[in-house]
Amino acid sequence: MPHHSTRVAIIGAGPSGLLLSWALRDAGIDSIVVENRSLDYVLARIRAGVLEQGSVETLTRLGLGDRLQAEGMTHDGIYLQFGGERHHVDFNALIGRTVTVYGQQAVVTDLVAAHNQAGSAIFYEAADVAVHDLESDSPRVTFSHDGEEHEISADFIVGADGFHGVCRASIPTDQIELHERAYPFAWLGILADVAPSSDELIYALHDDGFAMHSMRSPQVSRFYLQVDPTDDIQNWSDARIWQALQTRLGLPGWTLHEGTITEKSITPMRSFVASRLRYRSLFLVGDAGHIVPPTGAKGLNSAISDVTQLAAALVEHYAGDDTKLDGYSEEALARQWRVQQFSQWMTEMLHRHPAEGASGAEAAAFDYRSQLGQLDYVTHSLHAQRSLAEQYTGLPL
Ligand code: RFL
Ligand code: PHB
Repeated sequence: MPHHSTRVAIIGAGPSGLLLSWALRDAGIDSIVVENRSLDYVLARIRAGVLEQGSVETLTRLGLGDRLQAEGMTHDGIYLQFGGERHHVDFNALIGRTVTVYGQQAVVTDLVAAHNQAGSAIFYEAADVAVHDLESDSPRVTFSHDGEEHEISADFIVGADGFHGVCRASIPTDQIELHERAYPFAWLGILADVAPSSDELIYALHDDGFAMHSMRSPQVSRFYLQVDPTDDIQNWSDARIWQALQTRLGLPGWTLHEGTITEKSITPMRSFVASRLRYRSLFLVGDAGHIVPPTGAKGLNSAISDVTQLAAALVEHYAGDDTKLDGYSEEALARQWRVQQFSQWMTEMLHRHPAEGASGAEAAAFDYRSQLGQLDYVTHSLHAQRSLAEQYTGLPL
């Protein structure tokens, strides 16, 4: 059985795992990454699109900024659309901060290229990944790869294995609480080969539900539509998708350009926070520890923030100071709950709440009027706009 020894064993080669391994390498700390999917699969996942200014700074500081600077699209703000009107919220004018539109796929591609060049130890297509001896100072990871059983001994294990991973599930159930909230809607997302029809992102609340116009490059647009979580992507022909986008995003005098749809899928929305991000020798980062609905664009940014904090704490640990490592879980969770609140607020404000139960239709109609009132306030009060700007562009670490 091949046996490996490292400082930090990282489970998952999504953005969290790849970035942590890269940040540790930058500080001279050895790590091994174990991923159960193939490299092609990891590179093909589309997902997030918006980077906070702090995330851009982190990636740049770690030498991952070249393509990001060249191809990332700096946006001063966003548009909020409702009641047949589109309003610009100008973060840059309000608080002097911006966001950068640069796909998660591009971030992961850059990380994979950097690791390839550095010759990092990353096992893709690892099967039966399991973690052991978490209560000890030398935890282990086992997995099989190319028909061989492998074992890694490490000082720490980091669960960067997303919501469905094995790490969080390995914490004894009486040692962790899970706080969770599902939403009665989902996002149908598409990627289309067409130049964006807007200079910045449009978040729209329409009678028919939420719609969003985002982008990936000057040639590629990304769109989302609120759908029922039980809906099937087979029910959505390309023509039906464009029709819904035209209806929900349309405004007189503005043209939504259509193009070839190259990807479409439906994603459920949930809010989720684990009560701890550390159990003895195991740490959780990113989606393994928390999930937000995508409306506030916070998932990837939270992952980058966790990783930045944990990497700094591990560097201090190896320099003989455990203060940051001991404070990691509490500090990251405090930040995460603020992010949760913002994401929930954006989500509930911008989606049609379906009628549920006996007085459901009345409550849903009330909610809708109230949401329009909230949007009216947000787009007309400078205080509310500043608050949105501060939260969307990234709360201080
Ligand atoms: P990931 O990306 O899920 O990666 C986890 C990795 O772990 C692997 N894995 C395992 N490996 C080994 N053994 C096991 N047993 C394993 N189980 C799982 C998986 O294969 C995978 O490679 O988590 P990570 O790295 O923490 O990254 C989190 C982000 O991916 C996520 O938060 C964002 O995509 C969320 N998100 C957004 N975040 C933003 O900041 N801005 C956005 O604009 C934004 N938009 C979005 C989003 C997520 C979306 N979806 C599809 C969920 C839009 C959408 C539609
Ligand atoms: C995206 O471009 O995928 C995107 C942008 C903003 C969000 C969510 C997703 O809030």
